[in-house]
Amino acid sequence: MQLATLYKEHIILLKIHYENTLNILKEKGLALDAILIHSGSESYYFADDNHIAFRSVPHFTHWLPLEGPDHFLLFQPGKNLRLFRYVPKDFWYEIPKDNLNHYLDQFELIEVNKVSQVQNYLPNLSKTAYIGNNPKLVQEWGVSEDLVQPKMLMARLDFARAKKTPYEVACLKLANERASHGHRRAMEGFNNGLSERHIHRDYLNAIDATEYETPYTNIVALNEKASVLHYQQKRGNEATFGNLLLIDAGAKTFGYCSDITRTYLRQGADPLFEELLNKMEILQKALVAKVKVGLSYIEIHRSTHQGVAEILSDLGLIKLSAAEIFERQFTHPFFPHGIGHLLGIQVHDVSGHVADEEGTPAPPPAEYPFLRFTRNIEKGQVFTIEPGFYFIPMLLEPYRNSSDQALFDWKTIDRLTPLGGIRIEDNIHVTDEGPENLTRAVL
Ligand SMILES: [Mn+2]
Repeated sequence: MQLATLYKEHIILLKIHYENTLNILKEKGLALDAILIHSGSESYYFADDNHIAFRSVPHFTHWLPLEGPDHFLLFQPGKNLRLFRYVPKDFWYEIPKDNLNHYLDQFELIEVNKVSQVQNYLPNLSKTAYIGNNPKLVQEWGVSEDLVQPKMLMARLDFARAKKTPYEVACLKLANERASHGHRRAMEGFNNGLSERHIHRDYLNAIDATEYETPYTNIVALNEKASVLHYQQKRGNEATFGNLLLIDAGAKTFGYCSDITRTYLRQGADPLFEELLNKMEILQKALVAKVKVGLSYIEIHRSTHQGVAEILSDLGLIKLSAAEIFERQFTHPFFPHGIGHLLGIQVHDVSGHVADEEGTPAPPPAEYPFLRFTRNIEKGQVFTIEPGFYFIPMLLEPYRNSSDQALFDWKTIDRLTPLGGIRIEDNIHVTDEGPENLTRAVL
């Protein structure tokens, strides 16, 4: 189906969701007659007139991918959606012309040159909730303080965002396709022995984006830097020749993010590491295949630890059975992060740690503190599956100095440590028929 058609359907679904939410809130004693959503105000670096790269408020992007500060959307049940598009008369900057006609025709469009003009078109705001980053501005217009991001409203809107409409899934597919061009180029660059910096720039070129347009800062790690989970530097030509590349990089399309990681090993670098990489590839695919409506995502995370335990045992890195390695949590230093997270307008999308639309907390189990998503798997969710296996000296150190030290093959571990680690990450859409892998469809 065409994106424009899917978008129209998305708007209908979103309107129904907002209306239902207002009805429920009314029953619960919070009567609202409108919601004012702000794309956001710009913010500045401390003591500086340079502004911080702008990102729209995600609740605004949920309605439409119009970029830039100080646009407003007014939702009133049963009425047309009103979009206040901020088009300042400003000779310092160019006002970008968006090619968004098929989006904009869903709205009653009002263009303003000054933010303060929006107020002239607004109804009485005493029962209007505000979503945005500049409450002071709208309180001057009459929004009451307790209706700024009311918790009851936000919990319901955020909880629902885990489940994507067909339009959102289509955008996430496009974001995966866009990133796939960068990943292919990165692999070529690695094969040609390029530096982290060079691979990073080639990636941006291949997806045709600037730094500001990517969903998060690319992780481009050669060799031992692959074991730094959020490695942000990019080494230039002084970097040693790469025997391994870990690249964690995505792309954005119409405000929706992809988040993809691939690990490549130079042929002949180390036969045991090659075996490890193959086993992780098999494990990652097996974990994706487990995705099923009704299963708890925590179970996928637990299965990952069982899989990593098997690998540690098979390769003889720990001289115990897989069951014992799992039981004694010896997998934890090798796989210290969560198996994944919700994905959407935000790369770590909201509401991974809540049990219901009321916002009841659902924190991760004590043994898995970094797991970002604890809910049951439901149709329409999109999340990542990203198992990892790393040699992180800081995390291994306590075991090296413990009474269990003789269980580990330190000689081999030390040999593999300069290759850093492995992460393989795909974006998964849950359907009634099982997992739809949005990443492997294009990469
Ligand atoms: Mn991720």
